[in-house]
Amino acid sequence: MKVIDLRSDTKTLPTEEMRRAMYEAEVGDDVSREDPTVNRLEELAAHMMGKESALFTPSGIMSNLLAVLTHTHPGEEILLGSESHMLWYEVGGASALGGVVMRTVPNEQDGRINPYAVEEAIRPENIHFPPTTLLCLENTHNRCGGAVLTPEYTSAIAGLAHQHRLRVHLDGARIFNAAVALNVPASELAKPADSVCFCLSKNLSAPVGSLLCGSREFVERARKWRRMVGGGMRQAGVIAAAGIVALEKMVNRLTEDHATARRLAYGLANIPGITIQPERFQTNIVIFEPPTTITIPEFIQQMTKRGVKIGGLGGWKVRAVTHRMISVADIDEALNRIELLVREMT
Ligand code: TLP
Repeated sequence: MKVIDLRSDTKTLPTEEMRRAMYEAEVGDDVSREDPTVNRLEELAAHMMGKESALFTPSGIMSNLLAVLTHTHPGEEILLGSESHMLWYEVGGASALGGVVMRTVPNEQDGRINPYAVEEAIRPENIHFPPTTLLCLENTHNRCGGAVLTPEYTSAIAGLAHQHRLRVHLDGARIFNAAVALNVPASELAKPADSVCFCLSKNLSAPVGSLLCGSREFVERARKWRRMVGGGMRQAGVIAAAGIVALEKMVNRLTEDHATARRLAYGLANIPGITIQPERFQTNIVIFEPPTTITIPEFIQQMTKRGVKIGGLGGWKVRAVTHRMISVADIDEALNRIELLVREMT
């Protein structure tokens, strides 16, 4: 039985071309900036994000952490969406290592944060209050089902934050999914933010890595923080080489993952007992609710036994993510297996 792994696009394996590029990569010591392949990746990333400079980091989580460390000081407060990855899945690093208060503002189902909620959450000057200094956004929005933030929305909310002297960081782990879905350059989506990071190792299929982009001055300070947290890598060109292939070759094909996700979402909507709003899903993440006759851990376990791997989101929701290694036939097969289980359980 073929296993269909829909747990995450992080499960994608490097392509042949990436492996070849890794083998052939020209490398040096990146801590002293002598790795030509890392330098090339950083230049390419900065260019694609429309920023002056970029920093190669081992993971999306480290990029987000470095953004907080670089933009803020201990004792300050940062605003985050209530469903944000930085809040849910980054081990509380912003607080533990950055010493900042993480204050949440509600995420709408479409990944946005209401500007009035942001305005209300920004602290006025007062002896009792920690200063609010950073707003964090996420595009696409993971827990909101891969929801896309438009350039207009991003520009409006960032404008508001800037009026109040906050900086804006964009967790763009999947920013290229948003760019492809909206048919705009990623740089348009990143433009209103002071910093943006994106991942190479998810939908773009590289084995490792993320880039944190911003002004030259910001990136230089982030580079020092990266060193402090142990993220300075030596001959990192070996992995950066795969990242270059990811950026040059893997962006446009993301439309295929969006099509398979749509096929999955509408297929699930046809299975009686499953709750889903299929029209919500614009990129490669699909969220649905199995029938209440089965618990979520049981559902996931049963599906795994039947060769379809999916993940829980807490509460009654499960998540399926499409990616390069999932074909249309895999989606149809996954739908068959899900339908069979649901029929047995209801
Ligand atoms: N997300 C992973 C898990 O951590 C949940 C996934 O499978 O989706 N920002 C966003 C929006 C992300 O979705 C992720 C990874 C990250 C940051 C962190 O990236 P990594 O895992 O490379 O540090």
